[in-house]
Amino acid sequence: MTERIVVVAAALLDGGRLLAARRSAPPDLAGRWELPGGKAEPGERPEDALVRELREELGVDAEPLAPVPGEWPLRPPYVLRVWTARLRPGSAAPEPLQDHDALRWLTPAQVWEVDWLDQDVPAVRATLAPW
Ligand code: DCM
Repeated sequence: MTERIVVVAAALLDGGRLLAARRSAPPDLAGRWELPGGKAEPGERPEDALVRELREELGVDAEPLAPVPGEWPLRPPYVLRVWTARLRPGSAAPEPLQDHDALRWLTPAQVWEVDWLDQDVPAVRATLAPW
């Protein structure tokens, strides 16, 4: 099978800050920081997967804004794609409900203070390029 499965992650932006989430599992990823998201289900549009994953993992009502150009390889068959997103008016603030044990809103000056997953580093860089 050469089918790709998209893992979609959010560059969730609020007041010029970017949300980073620290993984609590699995053990080899725990303690590292990521753009929150997850796997798209078969037939599910990446934007819809993003909204669903952010609701499940963070308890927020998010609005996808635009795809960040690029696609980054994960362990095959997975590939990482990123959408910018924002909280819809009235959304709860994000909380680490599932898969994460800490969250940080990072200003542009703070973006490289966290230990991003290796595979998220180029995605974060691409997100920041126009920022
Ligand atoms: N993943 C990643 N970077 C992200 C989000 C997810 O490398 N920003 C990886 C971790 C998992 C897989 O994608 O191996 C699926 O993520 P999840 O377990 O959150 O569904």
